[in-house]
Amino acid sequence: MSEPDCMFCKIVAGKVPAEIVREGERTISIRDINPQAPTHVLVITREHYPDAVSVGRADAGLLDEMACEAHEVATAEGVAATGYRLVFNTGSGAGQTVHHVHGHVLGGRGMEWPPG
Ligand code: DGP
Repeated sequence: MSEPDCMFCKIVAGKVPAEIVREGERTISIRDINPQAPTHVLVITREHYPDAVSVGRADAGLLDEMACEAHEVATAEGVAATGYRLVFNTGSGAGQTVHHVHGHVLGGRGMEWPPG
């Protein structure tokens, strides 16, 4: 299922351009338009789910696939060995601005904790 007004559904459908770094059967990974680290890639489901909780409840295997894809991306980007951050902002209060589930793969610089 896709949502007509969802930016990431439009990217998945090829209606809005994006730099695709990896394509899977059920996910695509694109470079973030506003990168926060030298590597900043978004792992997106092809189907529309609003957030990580909804995809996990509907299809836990797909959430697992997203994590595996994130690691493949990190490996291909050369940041897996040193470590990377996989972030699912969940809800507006946590900074989620696009309500189509996506995992941020961030790497290539030092990371602080707690995050801002
Ligand atoms: P979040 O705040 O967790 O919902 O992250 C949304 C991310 O999506 C944010 O880092 C910017 C990125 N983004 C928003 N619109 C686009 C777009 O049209 N293309 C790409 N490549 N990234 C986008």
